Amino acid sequence: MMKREFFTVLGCIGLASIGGVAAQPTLTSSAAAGIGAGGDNFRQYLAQLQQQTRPLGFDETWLDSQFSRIKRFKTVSPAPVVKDEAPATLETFLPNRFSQTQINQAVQLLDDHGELLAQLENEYGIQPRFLIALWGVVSDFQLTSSAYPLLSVTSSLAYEQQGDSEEVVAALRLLAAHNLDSEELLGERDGKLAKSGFTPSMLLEYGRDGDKDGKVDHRNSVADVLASYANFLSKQGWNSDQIWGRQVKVPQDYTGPSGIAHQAGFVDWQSAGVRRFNGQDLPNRADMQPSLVQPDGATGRSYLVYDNYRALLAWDQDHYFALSVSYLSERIRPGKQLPSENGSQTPDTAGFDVE
Ligand SMILES: [Ca+2]
Repeated sequence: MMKREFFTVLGCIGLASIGGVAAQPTLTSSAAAGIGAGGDNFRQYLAQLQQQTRPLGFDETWLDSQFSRIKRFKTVSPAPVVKDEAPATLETFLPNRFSQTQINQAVQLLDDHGELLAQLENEYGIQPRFLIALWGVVSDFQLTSSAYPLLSVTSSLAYEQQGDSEEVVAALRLLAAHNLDSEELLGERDGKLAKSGFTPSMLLEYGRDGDKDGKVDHRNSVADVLASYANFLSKQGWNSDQIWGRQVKVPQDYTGPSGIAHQAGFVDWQSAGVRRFNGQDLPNRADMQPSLVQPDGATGRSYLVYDNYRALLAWDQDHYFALSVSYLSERIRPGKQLPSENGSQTPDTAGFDVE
C-alpha cells in the first residue's frame, strides 16, 4: 500500500517533466566536449560511487543503467557569497529580513490555509504560524519550481564538494522505490526539492501526504509541503506547549555560560541576572531548560531559547536561520502581531509569555 502510494507520488513529478515544465538545466554528459580531464575524473568518481552502492541491495542492471545516465552539472555549485564590508548583525538583519509585502503574504497564507494548518496542529502539535514562517524562510513561499534531475545534481555536488554520497543514495532509493526514470525526479540546482527545501534524504524520512490524495508531491502541493514540515518538526521533539524562546537582557558584566549546548532552568538564569527584554522577571516555569544564545557576541542581542528553537536548528544550525523563522512567526502571530521595527533596539519578542 505504502509503495503504491509513493509510486504515484513521484510519478507525479515525472509527469511534470514530461510536460516540459520550467527551464531545463544545462547538462553536459561525460561524452560531450568541454569536460576533458574533469569529465574523466567525474566518471571515475561515479564508478567508485557505484561500487560503494552495490552492497545496498539495488538491482545491478538497474544500477548500471542509472549511473550510465548521470550527467555532470558543472555549474551546480552556488555562487560564492560576497560579504558586505560591514557584516550584518541581528540588530540590522532581523528588522530588514522581511518586507512588509512578505509579512502580508505570510498573514494571508496563514488565513488561506487555516483549515489545513488546524488539522496539522491537531495531528503534529505544531502551531500554524511556525509552519508558515518556516516555509517563508526556506523558500519565500515559492509557488514555482525548477526541473533539475536530482540524481545528476546530487552526484555533481558530491563530486565537486568531495562530500559524502548520502543524497545520491537517497535519490537512488527514491528512483528505485517508485520505479522512476532518472529524468523524473526533479528539483532545484542545489539538490533540494522545489518549494519545500527538502533534500532527497529528508523527503524519504519526513515526506507526508498533506492533502490525502495518495501522493507526496513537493512540486505542486502546498499541503504536502506543510505536512512534511510539521512531521519534520514533530520528529525533532517540538513541544506545542512552548514557543521558540524570547529576547532577553543580560548584565553587562555577565561572564557566565552561554551557547546552545548549555541548558539551565529559568530560576538559574534569573539568578545570573538575566531578565525579560522589558526588565521584568523571567517566567516562573520549572519544566524548561533554556539556553542563552548571543549570535553576535556578548554585545549583541541575547536570547533564551527553548526546545522548539533546537528543532529549528536541526534544519539549519545557523542562528540567523532559526531566528528568522522565530521572528517571522512573531510578526504573523494572530492577535499579537508585532509592529514593524524601525531599526532601533526594539524588542522582537518582549512581552510575550511562554505558551
Ligand atoms: Ca498529496
